[in-house]
Order: sequence, then structure tokens, then C-alpha cells
Amino acid sequence: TWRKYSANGFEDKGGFEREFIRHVETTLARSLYNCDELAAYAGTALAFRDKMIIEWNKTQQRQTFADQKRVYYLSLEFLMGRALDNAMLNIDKKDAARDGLGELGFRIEDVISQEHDAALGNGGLGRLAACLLDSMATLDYPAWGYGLRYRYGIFKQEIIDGYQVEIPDYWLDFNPWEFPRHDVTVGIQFYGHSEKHEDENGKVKHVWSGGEIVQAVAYDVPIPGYGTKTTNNLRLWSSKASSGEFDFQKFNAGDYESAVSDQQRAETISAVLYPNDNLDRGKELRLKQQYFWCAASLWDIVRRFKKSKRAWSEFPDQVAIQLNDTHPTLAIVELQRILVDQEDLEWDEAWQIVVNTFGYTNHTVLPEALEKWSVPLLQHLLPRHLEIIYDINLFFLQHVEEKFPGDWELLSRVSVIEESQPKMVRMAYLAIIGSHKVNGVAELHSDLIKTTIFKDFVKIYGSDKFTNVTNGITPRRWLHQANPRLSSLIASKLGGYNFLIDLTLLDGIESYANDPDFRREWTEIKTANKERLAKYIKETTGYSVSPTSLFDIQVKRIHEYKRQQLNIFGVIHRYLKIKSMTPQERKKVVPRVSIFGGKAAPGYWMAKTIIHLINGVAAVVNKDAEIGDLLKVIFIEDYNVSKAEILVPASDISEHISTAGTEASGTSNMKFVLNGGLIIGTCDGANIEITREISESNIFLFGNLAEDVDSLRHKHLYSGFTLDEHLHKVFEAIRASAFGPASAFEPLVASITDHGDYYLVSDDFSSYIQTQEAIDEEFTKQDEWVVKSITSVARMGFFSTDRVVGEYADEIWNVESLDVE
Ligand code: 26Q
Repeated sequence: TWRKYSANGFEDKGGFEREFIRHVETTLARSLYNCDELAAYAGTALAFRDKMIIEWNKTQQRQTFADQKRVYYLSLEFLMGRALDNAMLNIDKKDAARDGLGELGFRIEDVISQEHDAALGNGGLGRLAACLLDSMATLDYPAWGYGLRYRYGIFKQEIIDGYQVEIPDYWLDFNPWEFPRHDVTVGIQFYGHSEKHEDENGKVKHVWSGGEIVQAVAYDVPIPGYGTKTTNNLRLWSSKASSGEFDFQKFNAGDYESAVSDQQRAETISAVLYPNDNLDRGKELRLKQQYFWCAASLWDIVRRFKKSKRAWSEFPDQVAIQLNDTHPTLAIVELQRILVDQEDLEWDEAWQIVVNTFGYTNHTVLPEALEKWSVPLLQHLLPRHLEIIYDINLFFLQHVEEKFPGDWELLSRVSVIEESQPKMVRMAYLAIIGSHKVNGVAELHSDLIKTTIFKDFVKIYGSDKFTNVTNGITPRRWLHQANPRLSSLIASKLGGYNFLIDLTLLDGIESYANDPDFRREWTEIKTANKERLAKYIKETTGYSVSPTSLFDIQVKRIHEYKRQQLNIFGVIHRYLKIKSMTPQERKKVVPRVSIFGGKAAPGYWMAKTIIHLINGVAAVVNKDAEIGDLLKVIFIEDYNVSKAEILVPASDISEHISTAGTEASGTSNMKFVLNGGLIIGTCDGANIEITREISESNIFLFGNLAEDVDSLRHKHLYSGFTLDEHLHKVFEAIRASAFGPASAFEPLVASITDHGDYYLVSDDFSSYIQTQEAIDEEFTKQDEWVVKSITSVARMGFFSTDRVVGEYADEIWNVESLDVE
């Protein structure tokens, strides 16, 4: 029995209580009578952590013993959100905790909500990494995530007088989910110079010497799978000065300032997440982050491989490394450096190993998001790596020249080095050349990269190197955890929760769309989720919204290409229209709540202006007595993963309205549909595949197609621009300062009227507002609406990250899952 409670954590309510009390009284040194919700969270987390650690250790042993190929997912972002609820559900002990906490006087929801989000990411790319980790563990793949342990995650957003204000997100005060591994520490070199030496046999050796060393310390986070004992590892690197505290020699010599500043410079590397989303604005510190993390991760991976005593040629049979966008591209160069400079392999042999090891996932076609680093900066920070990049490029261009003799233009187009002033290294090209597979994240996106930005590389390598893996989401967090009642209703019809590990089983609920009782329960759950959101809105904004209104939600990073401006202009149009109606006409209006949420990158003025306008419109509309419940506008402050868990289950409609061809995939579209919300969207990213799966009659599509975007943009610039007539009226109201001083919003209006309307807001406006009217009409036919909702959910099986991980494993990684018992 000692083993039962101490070694295996707990099994039931009583066991949970015992472990909880033990942690509160001993680990936290508090009395049960002085245990607030935060302490209850800590006690609960520690009890579950113990339970997880046992399986975590066993999983690592099992994977080491099995000695088979492992996957390493390199991502600068892991947008994990909260861990406790996920741990409870994945370990299947939430009921024990709920009952135990209840007996001790706590509501489990209040305890869960004490946890600070782990917000080590910006948006879609970071959340995708978190969903993939969940699926890799659930499917028993031997897989590790590697990232950076930022001291500050994505900033917290406050809205003050309608403006976004950024607050630092210090999240490490109490983090029971991480384990420092001070024994797993490696020195990472920066600066210095590269020298050539001849050894006794006349062989040239490259030595990188001088510069400075920063220590990388590993912090491990357990990743439990759902319904399996597999518990994988996420390893995050933290930077610290080599001398530990600070340089005592300098300190003792009285040079206090420089002793402290060396230490601070080292710690700065992992201090903060860059808050740009789909924008390449990195300075030297960002490049330092990238190399620090790549070099530490590769040191760890190579070290693990060397323990197996295999020949280097077997490296790609043991190791698959996936690059989450170009941010970890230096890992390619670093592995080549390790093999050639340190392990003495011949260049060609090393390069073959490198290419067979790496896969590269592209997440964008936006030119401003494609990473480039200046040659002088690389020369300064990583002199030996720059030489290797030049050599990689040289051999690549020789290969191109052989295949396409005399095509000089092709050579300059595909060169890794852009011949600009200063010269730049094109990271995406380097990632393509150094990987055996390149994938996009939705069909349209994967087609677009092959025909636009990477067209020349398809010509050079053939199209087999390029593939598609359409994104997904984990149904554990995005259905079961966020919407427990819907999950349980589905389970009651499907005879259990198997759909959570085989999402295609959802098709079994489609026939229940004809069952009035089922439809009623379905509607009740949606209403309850809307009531919960309404309560949250009341508490945080003071505004009252009616849960009988149509809830229209657009939550995602604020970006011109995602077109929150189209949405808010549509809201203004609606407002003006209602204002112009007679009382009789107003009776027919479908009441609507337009909900926005999302962060703007701190330096992105236009995005901040969009937030300002949304809040300006909210302030006017929400206090307009004539309007009442017919229209409310809400901006949810500080949108993050745990707020998404409240918002996603509460939509009637959500908006995924990017200019066609700009959103690589989108993943919140999948989350909303999986929770019974319908969507309005453009023919972009994964919206297209969602439409194919759920059928065109269950989605509200509008707007121009990707293939027409170029010619429309050209037309705006060269044959004159005509503003949509309804949008013109909207702009007149803005210019009349109806929503705050016109001058504040002039740049946003001018981007459309005077600067070519690059994102086609005017071109898509009439189609957008017509589709919104169609939505109002459909929403009044409640029965048909619910049938659409049920049918859509039933057809969403394709969009699980379990399917995604299976495709990566088979097509790119060539890894197998590991049997657990
Ligand atoms: C690059 C250089 C310097 C500083 C920052 C960056 C940077 C950081 C984050 C560039 C891009 C990002 C994030 C991109 C992103 O989130 N892309 C989204 O990826 C999702 C998952 O595949 C897709 O669903 C979205 O369509 C795509 O926008």
C-alpha cells in the first residue's frame, strides 16, 4: 500500500485527497485551514504531477530500450495553455479530483482557472506545435519537442482608452510542470573567428575559436498522452552565464557593472518571446535565440545517438528532425558543422545524412514573413556557419548549373544568398536544400508554395520533394476539455469516448440530426456555452449581452491579411442600417453580438489602429439606447488559449475571412466547427477542405478567389480604384468622427482608398455583407441551423492532429509508434 500511494500517486477520490493534503501540508508547508484556491491549485497540480512522473520516467526508459527512430520537433513556439485540466483528462482521473476537491470545499473549475497559461507562442504556429505534441504522445510515438524556456511569454494585452497596451507576462513564479536538469547543460559559442589548420596528414581542419560561451540548461516538461501511459518530453532551454552567478574575478577587481552585465547578456537570450506573428523583424538577439536553441538541441540529439555506438550513416534511421517553419534552419548548418568539423566526416557523406534527417514545414506565403538574415550579422555572430552556408550554396548551385546549363537567371533566383546591400541569407531556401521533404499546411497553401515562392525548386528537385499535410487540432483539448457537455452528449450516442482517439467515428452522430430530442439537447448545450461567455463578458467588460442573440466571433492575431477591418466595417454598415430603420423594420432584425479578440504585434501600427476602431465602435454602439440588444460589439482583452476554451464552444458563427491565398491554413476554423459553430469564410487555407468535408451547404463562403487576387491588385494600382458604395457610407461615418476622432482612423481608411487596397477589402465588401444577411435569415430557421451544426460536427473527423501526426510519421519521418504493454 505504500507503493500504491507514494509510487503510483493515487487511484481514487480518497487517494487524491490524501496526496493533495500531503502536498499542501508538506510541500507547500500550509495548513488545510489556510488553503486558498491558489494553494488548492498547487496541491492538485503536485498530486497529478507525481502521478505523471512515474509514467514519464517509464516512457523514457522504454524508448531508450526500444532503440528505434525518434522524432524531434524543433519549434521556437509552444503555445501550451494550461496543463492541469489536460493532465487530469489524459490520465483519466478528473472525476477523482472533482469529488475530492468538492469534499474539501473547492469547485474544480475555480481551482483549474488559477493556473497561469504557458504562453510560449504567438498564434497558430505555436498552438499547432502544442496540438502535435498531444497527438504524438497519444499515438505512442517516441517524440521530443525542443524549444526555448522564455522567461516572458507573449505579452498580456490590456485595453486602455481603446488602445492596446502591452504588459510583460512573467509566468514562472510557480510552475510545477517543469523540471530543471542542471546536469544537462552545454556551453554554446558565439562570435570569435574561423580558422583553417592542417593536421599531420595534410588534411584541412576548420576550427572555430574565440568569442564567448553561454550555458544552455535543460528544463523538461512532461507531455501525457490521452488514454495511454506514454508521457513524452518537451525540453526547453534556458540561458545562463558561463561563470554561473557572475564573474567573481571582475567582481573582486571592483568591476561590478561589467560582472553583472555579462550575466545579464547571457540571460537575455531566453528572456522573451518575439511577439511578431507572420512578420520577420528579428534583430541580433532573435538570431542568437535561434542558434542557441538549435545548437543545444543538436548537441543533445547527437549525444543520445552516440550512446548507441552506431555508424554515422545510420543517423537518419534513428533521428527525424522536423523544422517548424524556418526559425530552426540553423540546425541544418549546425549538424553539417558537427559532422564535418568535429566528427571528421567527408562533406558529401555528412550532407547526405543531414538532408535525410530534416523535414521543413512552411507556414506562410506572405513575403514579409519569409526570414532573411544579413550576411554581416551572420559573419559576426557565427563565422564558421556562414562559411558552411556558402559551401552548401556553392554545391547546390553547381548541381543546378549541371541540370540547367547556362540558366544564369535561375541561379541568381535560387541562390541562398540574395545579392542585395547588405547581402542576405534566404532561410527558406536553405531549409529546402537541407531537407528531404518540404510541406505546406493545407492543400491550397501547398499548391501555392509550389507555383509561387518555391516554383524554381520544384523545377530543380521535382515535385515529389514537396507535399501537403493539412493541419488539425487535438480533439482532447478542443472538444472534450473545452466543451465537456457536448463531448458527453456525443459519447452517449456513440457508446463511449472512442471518438476522442479516432475522430472519424464522429460520423456516427450524423443520423441523430433527425432526432428532435438530440437537437434539443444540442441546442441546450450551445445556449449554456453562450450563457457562460455572456457571464464572462459581463464580468470583464461590464456589458450585458443576450445569449439568445447570434454570437459572431472573430478571435485570432490582428493582421491586415486576416481582415478584422472587413468585419468591423461590416459591423458599422449593420449599425448604420439599423439606425436608418423604422421601429417596425427593427422588429425583424436578428440581434447580434460581434465579438473580437486578438493581439497586435507591438510595432504594427495598422493592426493597433484596427483594435482602436473596434473599441471606438463598441463604445458608441453599446450605449446607443435605440439599438439595445439588436447589436453589441465586444472586444475580449488578452485573447489566449484558456480564453479560446471559453469562446470556441460559444459561437453561432465565427469569421475566417482572410484575403484568398494569404492564410496558410488556419486552425481556429476547425475548432469552431468541431464545437457546433458555423463559419463565414473565404476560399482560403483549410476553409476549402472544411467545405469539402462538411459540404458547401453547411458553410457561408464569400469573396474573390485566390487566382483573381493578383489581377485585382494590379487593377487597383493601374486602372483606377472604385470604392464599394456601402463601404463608402461606412467611411463617411468614420470621417464624421462617429466612432472617435476621424484622424485616428484615417490611415486605415486611406490604406484602402488611397494605397491600392492590397487586401481587397472593398472588392469583397458587398459579397461579405450579403452573406452576413443570409446568415441572419438562416439563423431564424433554428431547426435547419441545428441540423447544419450537427452535420458539420459529424463530418469533422479529418481535422484531428492524430491524422496529421500519422501522415508526418508515414510520409516524412518514417517512424513507428512504440507499443505500450
Ligand atoms: C519570424 C522572424 C522574426 C520574428 C518572428 C518571426 C515569426 C514568428 C511567428 C514569423 C511567423 C510566426 C508565426 C506564424 C504563424 O503562426 N503561421 C500560422 O501557422 C498556422 C499553423 O500552420 C497556420 O494555420 C496559419 O495559417 C499561419 O498563419
